[in-house]
Amino acid sequence: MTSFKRMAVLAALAASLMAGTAAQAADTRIALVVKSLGNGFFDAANKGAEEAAKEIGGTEIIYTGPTSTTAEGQIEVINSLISQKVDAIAVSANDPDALVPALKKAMQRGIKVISFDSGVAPAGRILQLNPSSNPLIGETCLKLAADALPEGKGEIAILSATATSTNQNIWIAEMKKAMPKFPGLKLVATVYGDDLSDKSYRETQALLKSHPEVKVIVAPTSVGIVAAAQAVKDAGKIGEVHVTGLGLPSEMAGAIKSGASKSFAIWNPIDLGYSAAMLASDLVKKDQSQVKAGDKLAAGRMGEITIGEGGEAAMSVPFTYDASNIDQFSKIF
Ligand code: RAM
Repeated sequence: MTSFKRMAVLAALAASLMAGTAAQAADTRIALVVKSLGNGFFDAANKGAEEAAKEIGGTEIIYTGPTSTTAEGQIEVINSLISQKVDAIAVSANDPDALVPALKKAMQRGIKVISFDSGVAPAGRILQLNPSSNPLIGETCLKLAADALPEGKGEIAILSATATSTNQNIWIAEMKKAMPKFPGLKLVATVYGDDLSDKSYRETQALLKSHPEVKVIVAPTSVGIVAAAQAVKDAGKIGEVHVTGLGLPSEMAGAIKSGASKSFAIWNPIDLGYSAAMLASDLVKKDQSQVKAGDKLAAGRMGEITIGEGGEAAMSVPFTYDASNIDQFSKIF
């Protein structure tokens, strides 16, 4: 080996050793606890959280959650994170109340707890990061339903996630409040697919049978919307029944191409995960265990996030996807 080559080998060795040390020496560990693993929406949020960790430095993201969307599964995960003595937990909850005792215990031990996406009741977290304004999300879902119908008239049904999911329940309540703005729409049923593809598919099939007049299925869940579009396609009802709601462009491209869905909406899940990790890190840095309306927290490239009433903050507006932009965005999330 020439001395030059030997030096290059040594340098590479030193770099890899240093990288190993840096990974071990993460002085802040932030757990991202999601509704369930295997959900593309949360994988995208984790991508954002990882990006944040890299920017912050010395920070590790522990991406975790139960295998199915239950509060019990999340409680087990939280208890294990308490014994691991993580610095912060950012959770998207399967139930607003069931997680509170476990999260209170975490906070009593100094762990900074926030919820994002699907919130926890105020007693169980320092703050809740909403992806957008809840009334706006509800109204957007109805507008998409009306847009799918000639003259905005017809029966609609909702295919949700779990019956206890904080975010979907708030959005459904907001849709109901916004119904008077869409007098042509008639909501005839709400069913739950639990953010499981097979259950969402079967619930859609049952819905198509029990409510043959339904013209739009609104699924405010990225798992449900894909399954509903598949069920409509398999039932040979493309053009007769439209699927809309909240979904990922990468997962909905097929449904847009087949015509099962004309359009749907979502915010940027990468930005959401990025901001959740940034907020959690800021609370750890400041050793801050409470927030009040008007407080500002640092969120890296997203700027400062201002806390509103009830310790809640909201990010940007949902964006609509259709045949004109689906290919462009399906490459991103
Ligand atoms: C599913 C989850 C998540 C929700 C998205 C739109 O992935 O239910 O909580 O925000 O859909």
